[in-house]
Amino acid sequence: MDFPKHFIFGAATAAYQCEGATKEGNKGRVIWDSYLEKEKHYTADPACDFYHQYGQDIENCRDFGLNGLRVSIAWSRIFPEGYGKVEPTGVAFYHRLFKKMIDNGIEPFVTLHHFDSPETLFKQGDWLNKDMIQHFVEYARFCFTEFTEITKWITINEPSTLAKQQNITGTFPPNTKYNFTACFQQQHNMNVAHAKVVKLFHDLKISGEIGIVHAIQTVYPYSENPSDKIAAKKQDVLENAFLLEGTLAGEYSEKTLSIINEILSANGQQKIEILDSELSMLEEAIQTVDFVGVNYYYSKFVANYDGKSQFIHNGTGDKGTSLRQLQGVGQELLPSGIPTTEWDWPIYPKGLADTLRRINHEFPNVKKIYITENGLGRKERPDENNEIVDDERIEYLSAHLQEVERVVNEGVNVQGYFVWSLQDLFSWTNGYNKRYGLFYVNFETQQRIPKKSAYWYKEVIEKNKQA
Ligand code: BGP
Repeated sequence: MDFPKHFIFGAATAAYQCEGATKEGNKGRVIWDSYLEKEKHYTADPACDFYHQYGQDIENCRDFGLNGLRVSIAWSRIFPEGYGKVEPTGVAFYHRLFKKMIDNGIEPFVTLHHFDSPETLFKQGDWLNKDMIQHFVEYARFCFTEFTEITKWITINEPSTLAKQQNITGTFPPNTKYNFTACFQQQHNMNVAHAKVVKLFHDLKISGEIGIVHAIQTVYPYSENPSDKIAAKKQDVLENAFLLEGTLAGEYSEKTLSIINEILSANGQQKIEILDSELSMLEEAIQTVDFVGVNYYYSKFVANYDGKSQFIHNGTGDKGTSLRQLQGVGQELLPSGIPTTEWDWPIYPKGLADTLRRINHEFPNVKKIYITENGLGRKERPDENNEIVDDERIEYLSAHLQEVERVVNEGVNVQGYFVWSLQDLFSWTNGYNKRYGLFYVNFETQQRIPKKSAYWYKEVIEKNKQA
């Protein structure tokens, strides 16, 4: 595989999924703490204890040739209440972490919000309360002026996943189901929050680049049947188009807005509020946004569906246990011949290339793209030789990287690729049996073991350095 000269070969993490130490350093509580304590058999403590073990994880990055790492700042380590008083322990921790990365030649890509809103703000309505936007701007302002060692900033991770799982599938707290109005309103509010932070970044003349990370599950019609094509279009608006247009085109198309209203009316739900002043913000931000990050795991094949919403989440890795049918949108089905993961995610590398081509074609304002997450979740444990032979993951990553290479050769400006995840960590709705890491983590002892995929990645990186 042949990539541009300064291509970033990285890996990704997120604060709440790797740091552990949720009660250390005067960290404020987040939306997940009470939810996991009450509803689940697992918590985010100690996860892979990155808060204390980051040194060895970064040395692992260095030793295996990685030159970039996505991390996020836990908002509530900086502002335990979401706003107001700053907690110096949290500030000092991130300075130490970033220094370690930079000293070891690992470029930090830093996300400001990765699913972990402070509990105080969550209780006030989270992203559905427009006051959240200003709190987010103030938190960003603090980070931009404090962490001057950082040059790659990401405003928000996957607004699509967050809005959908909080409001439609009910799999993220507050576990609301089938509230399409809330889902679209939240998407819009997050688009505005992103836009305001991009403007702030440029007003403050911060040196470096800023972008957003979108989860894009490429949507295809299940068949050539016109009703399946309509369903696929609706699913795409629900998951992708509204967010892409808001953050990459700076305006919503008539077509997308009318599909949103169709979905809302099919569910008997009220329209969302979009102010003219907010639309101007969106338009202004796309003039200066520097990149878009794409998280890609799988594609969706969507057919017409006339019934009531029914969503069953496979959070255990028991193949074939999920059901995804949304009233007024469509149902996800699997065409024959497409393999799936144990969590029922269709493995379809071509979907990544199609998404990259779409961004390139539909959103000419986009200056560059990073693949900010791509990876395969598996149930794993070391074999009798204390090795993790994850050939399936190597096959998955290699097939996706080949698609990236293909579109790079077609002229799409992709500048980096980040494997999700660097080390095994906590999975929001699946706990600890869904492992993604290049490095295996024994969660009892915190020992790290490089998996076969880590050695494979090292070789890919070395070959490209020589090229
Ligand atoms: C993305 C998130 C990550 C991570 C990943 C894998 O949506 O940005 O935080 O969790 O998906 O998802 P999961 O852990 O649900 O398998």
